[in-house]
Order: sequence, then structure tokens, then C-alpha cells
Amino acid sequence: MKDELLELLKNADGYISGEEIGEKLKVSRSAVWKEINALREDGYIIDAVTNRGYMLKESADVLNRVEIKNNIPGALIGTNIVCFDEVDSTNEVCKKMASEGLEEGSVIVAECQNGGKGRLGRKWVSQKGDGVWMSILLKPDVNPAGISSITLAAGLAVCFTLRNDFGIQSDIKWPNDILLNNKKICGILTEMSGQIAKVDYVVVGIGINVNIESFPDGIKNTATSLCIETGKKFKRSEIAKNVLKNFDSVYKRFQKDGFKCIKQEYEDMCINIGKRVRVIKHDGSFEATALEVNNNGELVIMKDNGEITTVFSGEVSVRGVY
Ligand code: BT5
Repeated sequence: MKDELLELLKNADGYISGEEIGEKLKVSRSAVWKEINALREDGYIIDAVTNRGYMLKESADVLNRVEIKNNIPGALIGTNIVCFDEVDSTNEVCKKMASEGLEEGSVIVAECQNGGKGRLGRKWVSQKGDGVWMSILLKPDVNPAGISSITLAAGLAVCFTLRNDFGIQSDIKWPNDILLNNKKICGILTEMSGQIAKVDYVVVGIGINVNIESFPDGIKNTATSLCIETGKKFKRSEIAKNVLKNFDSVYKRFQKDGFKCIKQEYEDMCINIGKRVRVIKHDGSFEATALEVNNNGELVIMKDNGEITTVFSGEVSVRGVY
């Protein structure tokens, strides 16, 4: 009932009386009062005036369905939001729920992950209340080779959101990192379930460091948060909602024409293009110059001997040479 009450308060034009809320939600006025207080405990500021009722003055920094849901008609991504307080990893929860029939476009969100994951078994620091840790379920009609560019599409949506909706000049580091002032602010982990020629589903996990004030020793020189870089706190649900909205529109274009239709926008935000990169493969590393991202989402590089070749995201890790 808390979500329904919040929805009523958010959609009300000014004050809404306890009686009207009670009628709409089919509960007593004292039950309304109890839920109003529960919302206040979450951090919502709600005005109560005798004979007029309640008015929402300010939303809280909480991740809930009402705050995050994508209400744009025809949207696929973000119309069904499932929130948890603590999980091991939102990707794991999403995969489990996918196997139980979770609908496409659903998003699993958690306040805290005690087993947040990066690629190749690496850990993702996901402390409570300070970040957006979420996973999106997609069922794309592509072959498994095309999956890695979904990560690029998600990265584009995050970078676009930070730049265009929040005025934060972030960059993409190919393939899956979003950087702010050369430090990592967001990572993306895409996992797939399927057979050789057919994808059953894809889970796109996005971790954004929002209000984190300090990081553990191991990553404090490479990781950062929106709060550290801007000196401001952000409402995490606003970031999550905008990312989902933008990912929805990027993904729709991607589904129609593949990576090539978002290639230019991606390259414009990609910090590596025209720069020196270090390509780290399992059998050694070398320096090269990044030329472009091709229509398949692979990074085209020129080796120092003039040879032009491509690297794809599953194969290598690319470090900037700054
Ligand atoms: C990634 O891996 O960057 C993918 C991160 C995906 C996290 C999301 S959160 C929601 C969903 N559920 C999950 O369990 N995961 C996804 P990779 O490129 O392998 O980078 C991992 C490396 O980044 C680590 O080895 C650390 O060096 C560093 N790192 C760990 N936590 C970080 C953080 N919060 N911010 C910045 N860097 C971090």
C-alpha cells in the first residue's frame, strides 16, 4: 500500500485529503496516517494540514518502484521494477527470476549487494544506500556474438544520462566503463543465457557510484563517485530512472539497426578514440593507437608496426595510456 499511497501523493495537484486517499486505497484514515508516517521514516517530507490533507514536499533518496518506474507509453525497459534491500548480486537475482519467467525489460534494484560482481570474477564494491546497483532483463533477437555490443549500448545510455540530464561531463572507456575525471564511476556487466546460435536472455548489470564518499584502499585511486567529483548528493532514483529511460530509447534503435546506428554517438563520448591504449590479452600486452569502434562494437586499433586490427570486448582489457 505504501507504493500506491506514494503514487497518489506524487500525482496529486496540491493537497489530498486523508478521506480521499482512504477511499481510493480502500483503507481507513488511520491506516493512511500509519503509511504516511512510514514514508516519512523513509525520508519523504510530507506536509499535513488540518482540513486540507497531505502534500508531498520532497522525495527521499530511496530506491523504490514508484520513483524508478519508466512511465513513458510503449516503454520496454523499466516498466516493471523489483526492489530489494540486500541481495548477493542483482545480476544473480535477475538470472534466477528470468528462469522463473520474469518479463523482458524488468529491472532488479538493490540498496546493497554483498556479492557484487565485475567481469572475470572480479568484485564490485556496492555499499548500502550510496549507489545504483541494478540489472535489466532483455530477450534480444540476436545471435550470441552480438551480445557484447549491448554492453556498449548500456554504457552510452549511462554516459548520455550523466551528460544530458545531469550536466556531468563523463566519458566512456571502451568497452564498459564510464569515467569521470579519468576515474571509474560506473561499470557494466552483461551476462547471457543461451545456446550457440540462440540467446535465451541477457542480463545487463549496471553499477553507478552515486553518493559514495570514500572507497576501500584497493580502488581508491581508480574509483570515484558523482558526489566526490561534484561535491553534491544526488537522488539515486532520479539517476536510475533516467538511465532506464535513455537505455530504453537507445536499445530500441539498437534492436532495429544494430550497433552501427549508435556508433557515432558512442564514439563521440568514447575517451579512447585517437588515443594510445594498452591492450592486455591473456598472453601479454602491447601498446597501440585506438582508431574507431566498428559497426560490431569492436575497437579498431593500429599497432606500432602499422598493422590495423580489431579487439573485441570479451577478449581483452584496454587501459588508457595517459
Ligand atoms: C565491471 O567489471 O566494471 C562491472 C561492474 C558491474 C557492477 C554491477 S552492479 C549491478 C550488477 N550486479 C552485479 O553483481 N554486478 C553488476 P570490471 O570491468 O571487471 O571491473 C571490476 C573492477 O573495478 C574491480 O576489480 C575493481 O578494481 C574495480 N571496482 C570494484 N568496485 C568498484 C566500484 N564500486 N567503483 C569503481 N571501481 C570498482
